[in-house]
Amino acid sequence: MRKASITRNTAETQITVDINLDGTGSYDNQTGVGFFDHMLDQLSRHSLIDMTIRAKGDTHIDDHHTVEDTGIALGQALAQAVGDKKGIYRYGHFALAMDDTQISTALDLSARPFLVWNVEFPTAKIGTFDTELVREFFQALSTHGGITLHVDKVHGINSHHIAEAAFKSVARALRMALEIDPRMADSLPSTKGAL
Ligand SMILES: [Mn+2]
Repeated sequence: MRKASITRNTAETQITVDINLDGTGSYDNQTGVGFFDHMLDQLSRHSLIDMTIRAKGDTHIDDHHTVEDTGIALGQALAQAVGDKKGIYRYGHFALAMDDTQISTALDLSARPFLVWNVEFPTAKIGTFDTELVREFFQALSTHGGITLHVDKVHGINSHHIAEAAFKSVARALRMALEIDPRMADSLPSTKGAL
């Protein structure tokens, strides 16, 4: 089974992540940051990755460390769970519409972390949540998950929709990339012999 458990403890955050790539999109995410939990739930539901996340962070300062470090731990879990990548589609893309917003994602489970982030928010906050942290999360996920990740806002005027569409779009693209390609069987989707 393609599962992983990661525990990551620092002076700023204590985080555990349990995932199953071959899940049904069931989730139980509690980070102490309400809006972020809502986004992680979307990521699980739309990727079909089962996800249990617990984070205790220094949210008395702000949500930055908690969001970033959860991205790091989730990226590490993804990289571990996907293993040798035999048989996977590797690439994923999804243009996701949500009311006023469209977010387009293209990604490659390449082991070459690279984030292209063309997503601007019209407001600095969603409730108490800093919108700039959405990018911080995906930067950490890309770096530690070994993902070439391109996320573009095609259009959108509502910050909640923009953030949520980004998480859902990445989730759907991840689902596609992680899926087992029946024509690839036990081979690697690369001519290099390693990925
Ligand atoms: Mn919502």
